Amino acid sequence: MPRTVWYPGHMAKGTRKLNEIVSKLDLIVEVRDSRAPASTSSPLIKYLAKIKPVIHVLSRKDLADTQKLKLWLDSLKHTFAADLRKREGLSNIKKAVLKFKPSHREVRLAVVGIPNVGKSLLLNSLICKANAGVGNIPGITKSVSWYKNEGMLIVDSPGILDPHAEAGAHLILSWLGCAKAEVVGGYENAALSLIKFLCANEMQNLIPVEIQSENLESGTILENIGRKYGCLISGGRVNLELAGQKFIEAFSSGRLGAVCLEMPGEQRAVDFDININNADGAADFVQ
Ligand SMILES: Nc1nc2c(ncn2[C@@H]2O[C@H](COP(=O)(O)OP(=O)(O)OP(=O)(O)O)[C@@H](O)[C@H]2O)c(=O)[nH]1
Ligand SMILES: [Mg+2]
Repeated sequence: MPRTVWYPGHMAKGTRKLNEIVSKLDLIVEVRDSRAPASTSSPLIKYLAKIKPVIHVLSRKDLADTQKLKLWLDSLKHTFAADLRKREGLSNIKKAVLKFKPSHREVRLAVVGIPNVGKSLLLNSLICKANAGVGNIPGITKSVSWYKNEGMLIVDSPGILDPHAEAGAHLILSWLGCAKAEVVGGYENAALSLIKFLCANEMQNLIPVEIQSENLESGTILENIGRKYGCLISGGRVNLELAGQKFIEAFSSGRLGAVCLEMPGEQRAVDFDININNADGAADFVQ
């Protein structure tokens, strides 16, 4: 599979800036998505963990399968699950962070992670201010900035992806809203691969149309989803890109149900071999 990943300039700059300030920090807080704690880990974390203590926050626990998430929490150290929108799980995170506070000054930390996992929302919640920009599109935060309050000096950083990752690894991120769909060739491609994954992993209940036969093609399932969501064009045909977009948006926002896409220690159970060569936005991509 070709290597074609979304890696705009602000990610390279963010990585460089983090590297410059890391020696000044007391700890790193890494945010991942509870629905895929392995695939949403930061590409920087192995390096950062060698030089600083790390606390992991699994955001969006409200959208995750509770039993599977518990298995993850049992298998990971220094890890907290949180619903950052409702501030659930926050007091334990705050306590864990403040353990690193030296007596003579505030504790210094950086919040890191891939795009759109909730880094800025976590920062705002920790310092009880809404200073850092939050939004549900990957790439909201574009620079490394410091924020101070509540005995903490916190660095917000842009979401950073691995420029050397296989593009297939970004499919799972596109399903969760952590990578733009154009990275994987558009919403139709993202949706088709998600349908295949859900069918192969006995999660058909998250597909919003009935699947009458096991052998039903993912393309036909997407067409049926498009009809259900009213994505029709002339001649009664379905706009598959729009159908894919609506399906991915419903899935990633949790409207189709709670989910955990991977288990601790598990190999991926899906064949990611789809055509992603038509990714747009060439200036933002490295190959
Ligand atoms: N339901 C739910 N939504 C969350 C949670 N945490 C974050 N979000 C939402 O996820 C979206 C992204 O949040 P941000 O804080 O902007 O994420 P970020 O990691 O800073 O994103 P970038 O700066 O683009 O890398 C926002 O719409 C948040 O409201 C959570 O625990 N539960
Ligand atoms: Mg942000």
